[in-house]
Amino acid sequence: MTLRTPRKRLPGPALAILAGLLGGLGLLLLVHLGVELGGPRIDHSGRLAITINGVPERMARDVLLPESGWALQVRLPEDPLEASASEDAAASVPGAPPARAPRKTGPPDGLLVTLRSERTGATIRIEDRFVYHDGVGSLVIPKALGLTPGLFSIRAIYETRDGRRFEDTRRIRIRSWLGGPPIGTRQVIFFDFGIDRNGDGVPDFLQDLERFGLASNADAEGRELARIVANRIEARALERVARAYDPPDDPNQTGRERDPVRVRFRLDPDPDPASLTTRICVGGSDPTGGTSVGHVHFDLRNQLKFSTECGDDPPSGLFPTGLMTYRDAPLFQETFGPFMAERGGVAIGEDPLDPRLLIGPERVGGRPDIDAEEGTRRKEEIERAIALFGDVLGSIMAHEAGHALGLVAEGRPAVGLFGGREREFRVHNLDAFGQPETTPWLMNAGRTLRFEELAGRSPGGPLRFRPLNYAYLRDRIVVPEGRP
Ligand SMILES: [Ca+2]
Ligand SMILES: [Ca+2]
Ligand SMILES: [Zn+2]
Repeated sequence: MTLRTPRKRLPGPALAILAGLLGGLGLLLLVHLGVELGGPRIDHSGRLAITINGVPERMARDVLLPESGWALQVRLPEDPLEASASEDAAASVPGAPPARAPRKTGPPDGLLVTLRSERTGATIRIEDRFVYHDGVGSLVIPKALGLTPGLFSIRAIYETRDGRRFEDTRRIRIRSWLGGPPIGTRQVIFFDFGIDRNGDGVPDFLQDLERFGLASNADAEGRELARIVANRIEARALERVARAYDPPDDPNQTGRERDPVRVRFRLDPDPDPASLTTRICVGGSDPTGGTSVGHVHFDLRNQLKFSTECGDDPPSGLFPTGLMTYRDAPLFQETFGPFMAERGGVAIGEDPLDPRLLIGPERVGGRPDIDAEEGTRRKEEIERAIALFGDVLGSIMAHEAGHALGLVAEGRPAVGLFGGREREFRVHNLDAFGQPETTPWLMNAGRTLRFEELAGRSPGGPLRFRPLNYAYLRDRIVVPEGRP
């Protein structure tokens, strides 16, 4: 979160000199000075800060907000949960479990948030329930508030128990959607792992797995094991995608269990005929012979509710073989080395231990001669490779689905979402200064993301959407047609 810079104040002596120079006006200034010295001192240092949609102020400055569904946060100079928790603890029975954050609570004593229409001067006092999380109160502005398009100012004042006052103000612009919000509720992304671009009757994805030593399609048993490995990787990848789009990764921490805006991700076609399905094929290598791991058409404002990303010319879809680009990464080598022939490994399905490890001893028959230690090690290596491949692929699926939904609209708000226009930065995250992001976010240019980051094994954990992108995915930001 970007903190506000302190508002500049003239120091006392300068004011006094100015007062002397201005003569008659001096009285007015001295009165002002008197208020400054004697009245309640209001802290504008940024310790109380308003944030919209969790977006840093520099990025949020020109965004347009819809009439409903944007998130307002107020960071308080003290954590109201801690303050009230210690009071609760004092008042409660000794030994009772402490209250756990986040929890719902109304505005704490002393917080006053008002919204003022610049056009009509009408002021609304916001008294809805904030949800607190790490000292930040969040609230999704309800549609019932009845905000109409126009300019508003938000003012938050907080007075602590010992009488200190903090204040922050922000201006926001409300716009209506033209043609409805881009994401809404019926959008489905169907990841089709059945594609067979080379027409040999075997899903290309199973053949991709062979490249990494994760499958052997040599015989019927090998293909059965390959199917098991593929199913597990697909499930893991889908979980990873859902996580990136789901509330636990919402930087706004609104505390909502269900959000009305929801994209559903599936591994099979959605039987609901009312669904709007974008089909993205996963499997095979870049048809142009390049090293791309995926190409899904950028769909500004998600105007295409139905589309198919499975073509050869122009190439579209996900090409897992492209992950070979990372073959020199230590994590890649550690994980897939035990299975890749070129590294002295044995592919899954070629080690006599594998059927028992993947299908289970019940079906394959007990093999008391199997060395327990060797079996355990192989099992761990297989589990690790499935998890890692699933997570890396899932990150790429989440990224490409982001393109299909309109991320990252080119240009700065209000027209775009700080998406770049050139080279690999086209429709990928740039910061408010037009520079590549230093934080590894999900919609950064793929080339700038390291293998460890795609795998979620770097210190930052699994890649996330940056707050501005996430707000867009929740229909909490308006990207207008053309210039606003
Ligand atoms: Ca094939
Ligand atoms: Ca779309
Ligand atoms: Zn991309």
